[in-house]
Amino acid sequence: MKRKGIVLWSVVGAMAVGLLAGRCAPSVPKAAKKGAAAVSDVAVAAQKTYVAPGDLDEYYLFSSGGHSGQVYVYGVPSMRHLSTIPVYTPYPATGYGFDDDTKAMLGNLTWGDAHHPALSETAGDYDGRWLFINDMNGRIARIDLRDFKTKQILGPIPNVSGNHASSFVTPNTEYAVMGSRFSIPIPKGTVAPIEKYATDYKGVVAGIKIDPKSGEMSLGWQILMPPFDYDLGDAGKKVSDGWVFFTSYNTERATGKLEVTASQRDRDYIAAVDWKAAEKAVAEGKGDMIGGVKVLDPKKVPGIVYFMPCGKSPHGVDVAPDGKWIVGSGKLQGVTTVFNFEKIQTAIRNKDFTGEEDGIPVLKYESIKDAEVPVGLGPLHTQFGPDGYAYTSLFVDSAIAKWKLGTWEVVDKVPMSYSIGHLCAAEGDTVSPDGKYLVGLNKLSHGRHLSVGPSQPESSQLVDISEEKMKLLYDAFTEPEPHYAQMIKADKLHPIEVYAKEENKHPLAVWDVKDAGMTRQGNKVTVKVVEVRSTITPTSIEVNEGDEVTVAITNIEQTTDELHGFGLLDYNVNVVVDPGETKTFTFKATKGGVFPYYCTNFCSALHQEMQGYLIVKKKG
Ligand code: RUQ
Ligand code: CUA
Repeated sequence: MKRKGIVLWSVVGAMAVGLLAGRCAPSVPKAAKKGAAAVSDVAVAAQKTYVAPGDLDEYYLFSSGGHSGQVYVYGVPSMRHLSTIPVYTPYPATGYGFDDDTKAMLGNLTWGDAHHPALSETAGDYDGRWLFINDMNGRIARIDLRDFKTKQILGPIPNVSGNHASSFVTPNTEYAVMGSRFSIPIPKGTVAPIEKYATDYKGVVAGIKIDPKSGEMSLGWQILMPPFDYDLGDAGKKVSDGWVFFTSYNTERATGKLEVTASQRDRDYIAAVDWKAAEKAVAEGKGDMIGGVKVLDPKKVPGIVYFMPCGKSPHGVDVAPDGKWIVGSGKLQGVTTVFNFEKIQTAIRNKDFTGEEDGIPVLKYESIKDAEVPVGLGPLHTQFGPDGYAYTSLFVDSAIAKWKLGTWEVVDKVPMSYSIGHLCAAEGDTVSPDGKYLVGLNKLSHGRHLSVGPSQPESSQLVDISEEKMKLLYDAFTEPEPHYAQMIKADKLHPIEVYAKEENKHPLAVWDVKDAGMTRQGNKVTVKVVEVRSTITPTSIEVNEGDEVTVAITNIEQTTDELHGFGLLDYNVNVVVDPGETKTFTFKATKGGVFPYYCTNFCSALHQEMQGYLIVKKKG
């Protein structure tokens, strides 16, 4: 049903644009069938994406996994899937969510909806330290790029409901932002009838503070907003550093069928937040405690937020590399609007307002815009190249438009198959984009892969943007659901491959098989286990029914790729320990019997010999 609707909508949209622009709608490329010239195009494309055996890719692509709750890592230009980083969802392949620490980090939740990854930045450029990613359900996580592991999940954050407008970071990773897509009466637990939506339901935008040394996240500031749906964000940079921009829709404050009720007005808003002013206000003790957090009310603390009118139902908002321009579009429009940061500041100084919303001044559209660029129908997101070009994804047109900042001229279009959502250019949202490659993250993939039944894969297409004309290079079929991705030059990352023995400070770590064994205090049992090719020591563990058992496993290998596992289905144990790592799991020995355990990761010729027995002696 959903697809039919979208396809129909696309066809109508494409026809409309075809008529408007006086040209045909883009069609699916059939390069291989178009004769000699096209075949040589295919050969060039093949060469450009071919990474010979043993060679390495040039970029890492971190793609969000949507409601899989994970992050997927691909190499560019090969588009090979290199790794899955579990974040909000247990992942048996790496034992994530089974050991005590990751279990505690996940709480009782076993899924999340991860949309927008944000690489940490220094002076507006990716620094390769951390990757942040939001969960739509009010959480945010930090992955350490030293070992590609999730280290912290913060939240659910009070007051922020439906955290879509996240996890965009400020230029020196001072903050990652959050924003509510679903306004609710706050604090959580307050009940107000849906008829009171316009007045009693509240949106919140928030800055999550990030420790510059450790990356540890904590609650920063929150701002009380009208009950709009806050959609996406981007931090200002260079001249606009200190500001962060959020798109919002449903400024009608409507309920019910939003596709109708929230499309009444011609314009919605981009919220411009002066985060340095918000930070200062909170430091000065301003704000009210709501749900355990200091929340700033723009009525009482003026000057922290303004609304910029934008085409209705905008999705992305993107700040150009020099910070001068802010690009945002109504997603049903045929143009994208470029706002000028200087003009925004002048309008604020001159109080060039056309009204207000719950104490937040609305700037005059005509005074702050520089251009409306006729990119095509259904503009969603914009990324940037190193040479003053911008690339905008067009959902309805199913294409990418390339246009020039400053002259606002649309110079090229390439069709996408099919219905592109986000797009990601190499370092394309930093102060110094790389150009070279762009990945279109398409919503539909029909007809371009072997059929695998109704659950279709996602389609990501690699585009060459190194020349004047964009060229489609490669179709990749990725894990669901790639909302947004970021691409970082591979030489910026230096991941470790083993945890050095000296670094392991785990209190239960043991490095010699003779130190392995069991200690008991009442009915609490601690077992120190050593895993090394090709034995799990001890080879049997004997406990009593009713004991609380903590098993600490140290993989004492210091060799790359020598992972060991510990699988025991009867107690739902599945732990994987990397070289040099110690992990614990705790369980109550509720059922008596003899239960084999074994190493799950193929590690050596005698991997099959790596096994043992848990014996739970029955009571009485
Ligand atoms: S996004 S609704 Cu989070 Cu552009 Cu996919
Ligand atoms: Cu250790 Cu298989």
